[in-house]
Amino acid sequence: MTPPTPGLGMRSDASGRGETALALALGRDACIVLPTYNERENLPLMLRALMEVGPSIRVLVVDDASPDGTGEVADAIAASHPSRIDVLHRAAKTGLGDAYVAGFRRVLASGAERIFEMDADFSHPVAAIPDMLALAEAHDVVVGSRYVGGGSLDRSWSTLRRLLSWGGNQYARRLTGLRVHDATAGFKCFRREALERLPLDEVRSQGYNFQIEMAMRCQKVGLRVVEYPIHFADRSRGTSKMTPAIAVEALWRVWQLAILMR
Ligand SMILES: Nc1nc2c(ncn2[C@@H]2O[C@H](COP(=O)(O)OP(=O)(O)OP(=O)(O)O)[C@@H](O)[C@H]2O)c(=O)[nH]1
Ligand SMILES: [Mg+2]
Repeated sequence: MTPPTPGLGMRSDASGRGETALALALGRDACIVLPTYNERENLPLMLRALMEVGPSIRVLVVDDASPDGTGEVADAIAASHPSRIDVLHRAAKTGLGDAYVAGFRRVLASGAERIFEMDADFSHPVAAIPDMLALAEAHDVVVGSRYVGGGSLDRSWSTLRRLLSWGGNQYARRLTGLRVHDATAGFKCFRREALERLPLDEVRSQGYNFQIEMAMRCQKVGLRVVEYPIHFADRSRGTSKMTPAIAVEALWRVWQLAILMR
């Protein structure tokens, strides 16, 4: 697992080769899988920000029949960007893992060369996408990481919350043997060929453990993973779907994962 130098973005290469590499990376057909559940306030802003990253960026919103009408908001915006925004409506909220797997399948079928997973609540910095795409030229998977040098958490987080997040991450890493420093990172860029090597029909985890399971599967098949430092911001609109009960369930389910994937 190689953490890159913070701010490694190829833009900094004075020779000009970096600019060319970045342009090449940004020209890739890249699709961001954006799961939503009750993100009515965030979604329009998020889609606008993503459209501005570059003309080759596409988005697939995966909505699980959000009661607040996020799915209809997504449809209305998609109608004005027919070639760049698509919406996958799932009949029920069966979990974040199921939503992602359904989204990955749709995006792979659409021919995307790079596939991102990302939250719709602005916790993951949109500005990191070009650098992550550039890193994906030489790596199979780029993880937007809070726990490598240069990575950070929202300033408002209490010491206890930081400790729980860091401790939970260490616990998961120790138990599973994961080398990636941010085991529960939900911001990732996969090369198409890398995602195709993962047995998506075997993925069963939801919530935090979906991220851990994906990271384990990447390591198991020997993908080249690199971590890119990000600042993780708290959501300022809408509400979190994670509850203390989900976090506690995640703790013991990591054991299951560790045993199953041995
Ligand atoms: N389609 C779908 N999306 C979901 C589901 N659960 C969460 N999401 C979305 O997944 C992303 C992450 O969920 P959050 O509620 O922000 O969870 P989190 O980021 O782990 O928790 P916070 O740090 O508290 O925000 C958001 O875009 C949610 O709308 C689900 O069951 N189905
Ligand atoms: Mg969030």
